Amino acid sequence: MAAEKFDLAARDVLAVVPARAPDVARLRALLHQGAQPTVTVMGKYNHGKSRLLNELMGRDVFAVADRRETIALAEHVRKEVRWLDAPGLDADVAGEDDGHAYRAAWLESDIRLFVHAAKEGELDAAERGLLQALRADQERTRRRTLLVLTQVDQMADDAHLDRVAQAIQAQVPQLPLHPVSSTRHRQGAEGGKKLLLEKSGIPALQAALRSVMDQVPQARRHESGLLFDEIHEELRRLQADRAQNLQELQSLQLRQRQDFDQGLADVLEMVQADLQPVLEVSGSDEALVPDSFEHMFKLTAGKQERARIQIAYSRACIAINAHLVKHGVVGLPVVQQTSVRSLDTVMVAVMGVSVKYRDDLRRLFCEPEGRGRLRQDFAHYFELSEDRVALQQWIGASAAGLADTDTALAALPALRMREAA
Ligand SMILES: Nc1nc2c(ncn2[C@@H]2O[C@H](COP(=O)(O)OP(=O)(O)OP(=O)(O)O)[C@@H](O)[C@H]2O)c(=O)[nH]1
Ligand SMILES: [Mg+2]
Repeated sequence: MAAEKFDLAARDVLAVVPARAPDVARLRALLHQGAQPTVTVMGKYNHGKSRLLNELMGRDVFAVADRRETIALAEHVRKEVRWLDAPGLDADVAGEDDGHAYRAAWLESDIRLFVHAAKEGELDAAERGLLQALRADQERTRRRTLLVLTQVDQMADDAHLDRVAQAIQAQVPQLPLHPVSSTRHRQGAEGGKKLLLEKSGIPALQAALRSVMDQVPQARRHESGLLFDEIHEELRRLQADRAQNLQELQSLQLRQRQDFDQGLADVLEMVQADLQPVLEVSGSDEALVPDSFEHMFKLTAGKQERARIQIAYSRACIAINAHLVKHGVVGLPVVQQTSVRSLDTVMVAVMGVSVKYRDDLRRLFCEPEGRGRLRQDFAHYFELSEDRVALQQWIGASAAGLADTDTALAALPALRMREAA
């Protein structure tokens, strides 16, 4: 039930900050872990990891062999400690085994025993890199790593061992080195030889382990709080950024529309002033007098008047069209396009193709109703223009992204570890 709730919340959170998947997985492990500290081993294969765990537990639980032996995670809970045996890490065997080791080390463990066999000499680059990552993690999460030098009985003499130990210590000065021999420990335990037992280094390692185990509850609280706070902070930052971005887009949208409306109002005002002399007629309107058949090819007063009106109207159209072009309103939206390309313009869609007379121009440009309709119709096509539609889509996506961060922030508390009693 709790796990289900956690996973639902985690889905909402990770939808926004997918790179936090390892942290969320660790929070999940922390939340559902038992009270016992989890101790795991890390290191190359055959360096004596499984056998070391057996000695520390005092029980032959994990399989030991003189070859690559452990290939999956094995766990054993004994005396309030959860021991996790993991496969060896090896650069040449990428994939599943290393995946198990990764899970043990990064997801499950409170304490890591980094194992290196003395006979191998100094740490190689891969081991050093790993130890560096573990130390950085220790700084951040307070999960501790103990560096264990195993199989020290295989060294020719103490001087030899000291040289290797010193060389390794110089490579990793920040982590104390724990030299141990599982073989000696076993011999000491079986033969009741106290000195051999002491010399095995296992009791000293056990003491060191106990003291870091005591700090596990605090370390877990620290880590859980840290991961939670980091994710929280990141979501808050994203939320603020996205809210600002959305606001900027929306005010851009509003500003563009205001510019368009204001610019069109100015153009229409200018057009009206420009039309005044043409529209003012004293007496009868010659433009309305039709040409008779005999006047068909003569320049009549009617023809002249109609030409004047037509020119004035064209000027008006040119002025309006310039405004439209300036604001990216050119062609019609695809759904409205016809088979006649030349008619697929916003000007034609709004103004029509009919011949205009003085009354038409008065109605269109000089009466509030006509001007209101023009403003409304052109604004309609402005909103359907490519850039405006793209901006609207952008705003939609931005609002959806913001809503996602809101959802993630609302879900986040479910990822918080209950305060240990
Ligand atoms: N001489 C000596 N041999 C040891 C010691 N510890 C382990 N070995 C031997 O080293 C070999 C490997 O030991 P394991 O514990 O299986 O090594 P591992 O690191 O778990 O190996 P993988 O599971 O394959 O990664 C076995 O033959 C062990 O008996 C030790 O302290 N001294
Ligand atoms: Mg093993």
